[in-house]
Amino acid sequence: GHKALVVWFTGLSGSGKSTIANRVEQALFKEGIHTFSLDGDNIRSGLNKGLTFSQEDRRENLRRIAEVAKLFVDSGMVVIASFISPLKSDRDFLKKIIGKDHFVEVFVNTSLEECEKRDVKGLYAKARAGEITNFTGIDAPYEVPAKPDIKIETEKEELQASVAKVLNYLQAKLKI
Ligand code: GGZ
Repeated sequence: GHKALVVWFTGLSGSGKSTIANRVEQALFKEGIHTFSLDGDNIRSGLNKGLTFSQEDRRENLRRIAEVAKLFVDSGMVVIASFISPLKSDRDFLKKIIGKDHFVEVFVNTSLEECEKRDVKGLYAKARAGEITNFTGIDAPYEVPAKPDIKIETEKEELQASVAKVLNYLQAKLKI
């Protein structure tokens, strides 16, 4: 069997975390690896319903996700998690909960400028207009990871290349 672990994608809203995560999951599925994805869509609408984007609530959001991810890891799954996770202290905390040997940090390094240009959901425009506050990159911080396990450059590489970077790293780690 393979090693259970959490592949944690961090980056700005609209950086491409989910897109890359979904492609990685598809590829792992083809290899017969059991995966489970956690992201804003299935967590903030359910388990973490009611949590805001204040620093405290983000921390609680991420803490609960890490605890859930740990349960999945205990059950032998590869967990793919995509959350902004903007603060270094929170990411360190996640790593501690999950266990460093089971935690792979993937930094999706898309610039604020590019994310704002894409503005797929129109959230950056709303944040600029003051209709949304505490928006990461606008009026809330994003601390760039200093030593991620994998760094993805969506403005310089094709999606396929980004996905391959993650898969190559996991191949060694999962022994597939
Ligand atoms: C950041 C926000 C905010 C604010 C709503 N700040 O691009 P999306 O829409 O689909 O992904 C973003 C998502 C971020 O939730 P996370 O749970 O990943 O954040 S954190 O790790 O910081 O807890 C965005 C949407 O929620 N969204 N308001 N103010 N993103």
